[in-house]
Amino acid sequence: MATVTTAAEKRQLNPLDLYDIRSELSEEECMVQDSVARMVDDKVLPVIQEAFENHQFPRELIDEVAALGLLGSSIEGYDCAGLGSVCYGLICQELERGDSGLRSFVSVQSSLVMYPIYSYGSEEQKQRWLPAMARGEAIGCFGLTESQGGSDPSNMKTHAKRDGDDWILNGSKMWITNGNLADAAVVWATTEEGVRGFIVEKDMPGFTTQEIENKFSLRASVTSALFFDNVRVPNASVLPGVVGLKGPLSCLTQARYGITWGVIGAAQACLDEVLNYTRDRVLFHKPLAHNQAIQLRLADMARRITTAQLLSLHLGRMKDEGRMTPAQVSLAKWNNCRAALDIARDARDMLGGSGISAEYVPIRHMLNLESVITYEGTETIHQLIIGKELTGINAF
Ligand code: TGC
Ligand code: FAD
Repeated sequence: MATVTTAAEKRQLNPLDLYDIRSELSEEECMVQDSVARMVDDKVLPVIQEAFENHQFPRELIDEVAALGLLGSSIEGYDCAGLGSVCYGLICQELERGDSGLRSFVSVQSSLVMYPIYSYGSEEQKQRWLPAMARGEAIGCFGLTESQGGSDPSNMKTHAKRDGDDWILNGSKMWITNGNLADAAVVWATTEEGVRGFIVEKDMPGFTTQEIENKFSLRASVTSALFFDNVRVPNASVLPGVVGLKGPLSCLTQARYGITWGVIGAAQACLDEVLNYTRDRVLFHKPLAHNQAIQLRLADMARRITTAQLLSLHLGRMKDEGRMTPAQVSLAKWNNCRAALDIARDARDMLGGSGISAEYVPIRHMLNLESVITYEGTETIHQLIIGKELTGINAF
């Protein structure tokens, strides 16, 4: 018969891991989580508030994430770590406990740039880019979104035409993470054959980037517009292994999976902060945490974090077994981003006036999560993907 823990055996649960998800992890997964957590505590948390306030990506962290093997961590060979999907998830979780901007940097490099080169690139492209990208010596960005509507990439205007052994690329991309940092952009463009992926290098004539200033969200991340004015791209820089929108959409599935984990880290950081704050803050002669109304809100945060953890862990195990589907990823991306954003907003409120100060983490996470719930498919897009799965009817 199954046993239930008695009051005598009762032990203190980890408030950030009420279901002891940690005990479900392998030794390797625990090691990866711990080493990223240490790096975040030692190198990210001391600098991230200032980086966010200064609207600057902390470039010095590129070497730190590369040294730990966090770039392209799921790729086998090419100097990459070849880790499982849960490891990748835990990496995202710990990085985003620091800041969504840093997790974004790693998501884009790993899932949106190295993944398509690995999955659809020629051997020459893989040899040229993957080891350099794993070491952080070459940085990539992913250009899919255009100004006329990111939710509907099938309405893409950027196009490429064959010209002898080359292609001539024209058009523009909007809201591109790492754009101004990147040595190479994986750019998706329409051609007579369908959508193709082009590796556009930063010094190719006609390719320019412009950083998007004055963001109130993801301030510690570089976001750019990309412009292509008759850029001549050799055929050797076209990804040979995929034609059609499923190319970029398959990359999104990888990145969205990581985001389901990442936002858990942001939510945990907010709950941690608000637990400490409500224990110390005395109002009406007692600590704030003594109030039922406060405890209800804290309990709700723990419920949402636990649900998110279970979804992501199960998704990760299914991914490694090769049976994860895009609609399942959409459910977790929707659920976990919504949970994290609501937690961050509520934590901000429970800190009162202090909640608007950069000294406390919730407002930074809250502002970041407004982007995270929007990029990689807005909440509505993910709801409609699930609607299509349930009904068989495409509402787009
Ligand atoms: P649809 O007709 O449904 O599909 C076209 C083809 O693609 C296949 N497919 C997928 N394959 C793999 N993974 C997925 N998630 C897939 N979704 C669709 C599909 O099977 C089909 O293949 P085939 O062989 O039949 O041709 O396409 P649609 O035009 O109706 O669009 C569907 C919709 C709306 C779901 C899609 O357009 C969409 O997901 N829109 C949202 C776009 C989006 O998420 N953009 C993100 C840009 S990148 C970004 O935000 C990076 S932020 C990074 C950071 O900083 O962390
Ligand atoms: P729109 O598509 O114009 O959507 C506007 C609103 O309409 C949303 O609320 C949406 O949910 C709603 N909507 C759309 N369709 C429907 C419908 N059928 N029914 C009901 N409502 C609907 N893109 C990249 O390619 N690469 C990147 O690296 C990248 N990084 C980003 C970084 C940041 C900080 C941000 C903010 C965005 C980034 N993006 C990137 C772009 C991102 O993917 C898009 O912003 C996102 O897909 C939404 O597109 P949009 O902004 O054009 O909004």
